[in-house]
Amino acid sequence: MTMRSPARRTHGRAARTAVGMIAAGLVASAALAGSAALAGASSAATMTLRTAADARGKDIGVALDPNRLGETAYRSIADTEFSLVVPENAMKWDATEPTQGTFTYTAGDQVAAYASSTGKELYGHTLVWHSQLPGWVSNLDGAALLAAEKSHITNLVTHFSGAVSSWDVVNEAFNDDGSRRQSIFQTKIGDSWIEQAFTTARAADPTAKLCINDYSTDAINAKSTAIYNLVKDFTARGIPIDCVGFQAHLILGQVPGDLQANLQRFADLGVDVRITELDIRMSTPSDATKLATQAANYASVVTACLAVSRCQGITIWGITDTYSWVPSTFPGQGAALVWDESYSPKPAYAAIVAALGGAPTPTPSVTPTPTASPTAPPASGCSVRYTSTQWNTGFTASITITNTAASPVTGWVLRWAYPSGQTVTQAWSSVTTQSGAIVTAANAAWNPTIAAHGGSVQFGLNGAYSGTNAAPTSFTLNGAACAVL
Ligand code: 9MR
Repeated sequence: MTMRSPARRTHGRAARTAVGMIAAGLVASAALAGSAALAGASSAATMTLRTAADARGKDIGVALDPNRLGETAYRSIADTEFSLVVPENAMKWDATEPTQGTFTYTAGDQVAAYASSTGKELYGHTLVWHSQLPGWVSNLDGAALLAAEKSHITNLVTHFSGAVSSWDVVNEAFNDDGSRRQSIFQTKIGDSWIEQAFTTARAADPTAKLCINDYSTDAINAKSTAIYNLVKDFTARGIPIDCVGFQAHLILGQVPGDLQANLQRFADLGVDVRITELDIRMSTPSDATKLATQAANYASVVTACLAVSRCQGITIWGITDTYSWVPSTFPGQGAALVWDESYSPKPAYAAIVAALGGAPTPTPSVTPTPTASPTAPPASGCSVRYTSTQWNTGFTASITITNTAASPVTGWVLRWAYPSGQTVTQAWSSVTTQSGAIVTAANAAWNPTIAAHGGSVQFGLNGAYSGTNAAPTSFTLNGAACAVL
């Protein structure tokens, strides 16, 4: 049976953009959007990842586990925040063809039905991958393996045709040095296994976009260059290939500086590009400083995609840290996603909305997030001037960040603690949230850069206080302490 869905037809980018533009024009609160999503509420006045991404004509995707859709918070966030879903595991070979020639689509169909019923795009993952293969595959010789590869692709692509708009046809085919990974497909079939996969997929659904996907290819390096050369070669020889996925399983503080340039060089070959599996891991436990850096890192990835017109969007590899693949693969690391284990949005949430051009946050967050005081290395490349004027119970503050370092800051998050119980009631020229005493101010979409050697940005806020209104005594910029002027 073929899975037909209206999603691809009715869920055009133009339609989503129109909705996003309306939402973007309203007074919006990124922080409250997270709370609204948690409560299952949805209002035209709230800015979500989806409304912000829609307004920019980009997809915002999530890796979905259909078994979690029964959880209210999981379902509510999936419903509200994302315009695209990719099955995290449900369409992999072991899930769909556990026995040769017997196809089981139950979980994949659940994801497809969810995408269709919620008006989301469905991204297929993944047709041929060395991992999560059922045991029977390893018993095949070269000719039988190629026949099995083609049969698997034909069956899946045909079944989901009309529902899946793009497929990761081939996943993780290269080593870090740019050589071919010595997978069972490579060793038994030889180099042609990749082009055979693409040609077979195109024959099964001529309208689905066909992508190659990999990790550690976010920078310009030997591995990404190998894929670049493959795209060039395929294009020259007429082998179908439409898109390249960059997984972006990143480490805190290590967003490649040439991510945008890398995406652009592929786009210049005439293929679409996409961030497909974004998460940003850190050593656990997290703290306020790490979460602020993570927020800035998420924003940089979004900014890089926005700068490349052929970048279709960004998919985050899950919703809550509770179900992330990271801690079991990298013991001692985690907290890589945008919602914490209580489904509270982390600072990355507001930073992504801001990077997408969401409206500044007029209201402080009421969402619990870690309240540890920022801990940071000694003051180095920044200074902060904080001035305020106050009346009975309210005040207006002006904050100027100066970058005294030799390189520009691209994407900033300033954090501080209010010493006497002040609360932010409104902010401008930043996306500002508050949790307990800790305030997190991220750049707005239009002021992400602070030039080197003395460049500065200024933003402001209104607040409430009672009794005393002492100024904050320390600030961190992207996790590093600043001098206080
Ligand atoms: O997140 C997936 C996890 O639940 C699975 O156990 C794992 C199996 O290998 O695959 C994870 O997803 C991977 C994706 O399919 C391909 N790129 C790397 C992802 C993280 O390992």
